[in-house]
Amino acid sequence: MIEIVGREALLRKRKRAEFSDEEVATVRKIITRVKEDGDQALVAFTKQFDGVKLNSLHVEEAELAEAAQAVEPKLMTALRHAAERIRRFHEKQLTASWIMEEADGTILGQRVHPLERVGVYVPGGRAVYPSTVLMNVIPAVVAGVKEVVMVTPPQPDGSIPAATLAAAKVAGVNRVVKVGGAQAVAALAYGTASVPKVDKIVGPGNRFVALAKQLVFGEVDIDSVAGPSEIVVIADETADPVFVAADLLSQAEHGEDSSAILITTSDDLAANVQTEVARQCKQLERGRIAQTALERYGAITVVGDLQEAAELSNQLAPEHLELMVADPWSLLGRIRHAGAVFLGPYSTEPLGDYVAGPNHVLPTAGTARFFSPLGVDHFLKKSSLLCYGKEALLRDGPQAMALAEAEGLGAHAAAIRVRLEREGAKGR
Ligand code: HSO
Ligand code: ZN
Repeated sequence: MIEIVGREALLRKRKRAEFSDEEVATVRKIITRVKEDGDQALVAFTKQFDGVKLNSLHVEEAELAEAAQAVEPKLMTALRHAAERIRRFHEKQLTASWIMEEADGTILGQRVHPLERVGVYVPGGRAVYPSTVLMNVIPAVVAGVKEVVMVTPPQPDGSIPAATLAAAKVAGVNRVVKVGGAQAVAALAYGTASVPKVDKIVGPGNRFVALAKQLVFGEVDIDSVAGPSEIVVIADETADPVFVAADLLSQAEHGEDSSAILITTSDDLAANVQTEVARQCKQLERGRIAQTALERYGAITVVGDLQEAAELSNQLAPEHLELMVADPWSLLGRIRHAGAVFLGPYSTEPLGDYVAGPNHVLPTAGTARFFSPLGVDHFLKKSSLLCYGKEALLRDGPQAMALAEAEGLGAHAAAIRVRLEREGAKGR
């Protein structure tokens, strides 16, 4: 079910569907309705799309507390353990404001501020991942965001899954609103009576959610739109085929559009992983999904050496990259484009999905060439600081005037001239 293919065939396995004009028109209409009718539109769309007639869009504080009681203690412990490690990792990402003073007393600097209010989209239905709640919310909390608003579609009975609410509580969400889809994104972007307008929207969602986020960009900031999960494993003859197969399957089970690729220097390993994937896949509850994903977007390819493997991987710029080779640290030097790199036989990808601490919201579809993992930075913004004294004005003013004159901007030049003249007059 996972084919052994050449390099060219492997590169052809990459595709991504674009949004159609119809989809864009539909989502635009939803956004406009929410902008005009506010909560009333949210209630109507929730009835239409989620089949629920809601009296209140809010999840009350008591419902949040109850959820923590309702989930299994084992899950609560795991959520808290994961949250603690995610928090510790992200605290290392905090950047401080700084100022510098030049010899003449000029003060320049950069002030760092958290965004004030952030919206986190949490999908409903089959893809309810409490871990994703932690990964999206904790960096915002660490950054110092004052209010984190979570939106998520209600289930047919009007409730939100207890595990989602428990994760929200552990992560530090301030309010939860029962609304999903493009309408939820529109509400966060423009604000309604129940949903406060936010400064940034993050979190994964279906095509409509992703499209809505792109359409409201500019009104608010958004995170980079996450595509289907991907894994590339680079392995040599020392790798254990059981481990390699298990890790490929771990990402393939996410969805039928997930991608899992093995690049290896060993023909034997390629053959063994192929057999092992087929064997393990049969035992998986989500084996069907994994099988389809592997048939569509999975591949094994054999290369001449590890340098070639690294080059091919850089070309793919995968979301997750595992290095299962004798000396992963020396191979790391050749890796330039990957969302997250996992070194050695024990660093299996799911550890990164849940508990290691680094974020599992990572660039997909080759965007690791220019995007970074979700982090504290995404919830901070900067402003510059400038404070000139007289002496520095006398030095820099004429230079600035020369540039202003070259640009034909007389008022710019004049703003400096009036000050220089005042100083000249005093000097006389
Ligand atoms: N591997 C996914 C994240 C995730 N896995 C959530 C399990 N739950 C990101 O690509
Ligand atoms: Zn995963």
